Amino acid sequence: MIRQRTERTEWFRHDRFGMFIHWGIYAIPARGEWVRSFERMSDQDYQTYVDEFNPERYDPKAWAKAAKDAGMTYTVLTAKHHDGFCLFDSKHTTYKSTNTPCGRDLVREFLDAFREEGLKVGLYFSLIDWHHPDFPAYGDRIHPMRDDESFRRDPERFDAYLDDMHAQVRELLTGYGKLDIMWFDFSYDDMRGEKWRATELMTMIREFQPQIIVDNRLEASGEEGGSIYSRTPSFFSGDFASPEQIIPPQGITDEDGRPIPWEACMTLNNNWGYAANDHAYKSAKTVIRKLVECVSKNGNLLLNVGPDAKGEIPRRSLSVLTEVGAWMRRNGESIYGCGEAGLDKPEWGRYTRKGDKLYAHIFEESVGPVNLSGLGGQVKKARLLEDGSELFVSRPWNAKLYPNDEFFNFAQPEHFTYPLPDEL
Ligand code: FUL
Repeated sequence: MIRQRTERTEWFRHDRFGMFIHWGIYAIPARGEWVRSFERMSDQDYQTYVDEFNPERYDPKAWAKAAKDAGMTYTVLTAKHHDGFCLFDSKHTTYKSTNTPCGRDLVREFLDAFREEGLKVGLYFSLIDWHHPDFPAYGDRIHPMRDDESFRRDPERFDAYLDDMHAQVRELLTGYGKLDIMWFDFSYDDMRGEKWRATELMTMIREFQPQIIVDNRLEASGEEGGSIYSRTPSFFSGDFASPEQIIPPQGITDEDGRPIPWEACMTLNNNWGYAANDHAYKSAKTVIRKLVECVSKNGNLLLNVGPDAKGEIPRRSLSVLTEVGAWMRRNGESIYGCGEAGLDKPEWGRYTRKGDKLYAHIFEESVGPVNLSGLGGQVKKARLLEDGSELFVSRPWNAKLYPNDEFFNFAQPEHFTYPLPDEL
């Protein structure tokens, strides 16, 4: 089980940086993907948006290019979010993009475009469905629109929902070519694991697409995404943990202390789905530091964009991605294929490491030598990753890294190499 997971996740643990895409009907009200629930909209209220859905500027090739230019190597699109609306031509519902003025199978076009750019492709699929008549009204937070006690407790109706939900997953697994990630969302309260018929679902997934990797939310919620393994690893059937909007303090391990693949998912502003008035964007520098932070703890970053109702990634998001991409082109070797360095967290930034190369990402903007505690005598040479220029390392015991001139820009991560002790 662990060996198979290690094999399946090899590319994922190497690639480190992906694009999350939250897109659907909710891009029209443009107040985030929870708008229907938060604003207590009836199915009928929401239908107004469904009836007009026509993203005429949808060009997934442009999305794929933006992801690739940002240095991202994989992607995950919301094939269906909690509102139940499918961006693909499901035979198990009429609530889908092909039944709107749009008339297109958006998932198929998305997969074709991203594969063409050489990116790995994944689909987000919501376990929760606010539209399906047999999805139970389960607590205010998840489905505030229905509070009918008899409906809530009817197991047969819920089984009918699960039949449809499984059938839709099957459609995605059998009709859209090879997929790399299945991203389920989410469990809550006691609605987890076998309540979704998780074993049956996972068996089907492994049968049709043995290589696909699956997140942990058939068993965990977003808030718990990072910790499920350390609590209850025995029933965990997925491949990676999915902390949401947080980076775990020390990476994630199982009960026996073995590292678990994980991926922090994060928004660029404050919303996943397009929100016209949300201008609280992270800077490129913040994004880069989050990415470095994830890699320094053996994790990935899945950074979100929320395209608008016309189908375009917001311009502010694109400009951050472009800047991140410029950094990745020069410094990507300190991210791809890298992981934890096995050294104490330095006070000036973070280390990442690949084999005998150690990358020192210097976050502090002060000018002066940087302390490489514990590395005395081991550093063979040091180079600035940005331009390959030499950096000076004092020897032997208390190694310090010196800039080679007074204009040295400490805001740019540097790297230096050293032979590992067992190679000495
Ligand atoms: C959460 C969902 O409820 C959000 O809408 C979003 O999709 C996030 C990634 O997962 O749990």
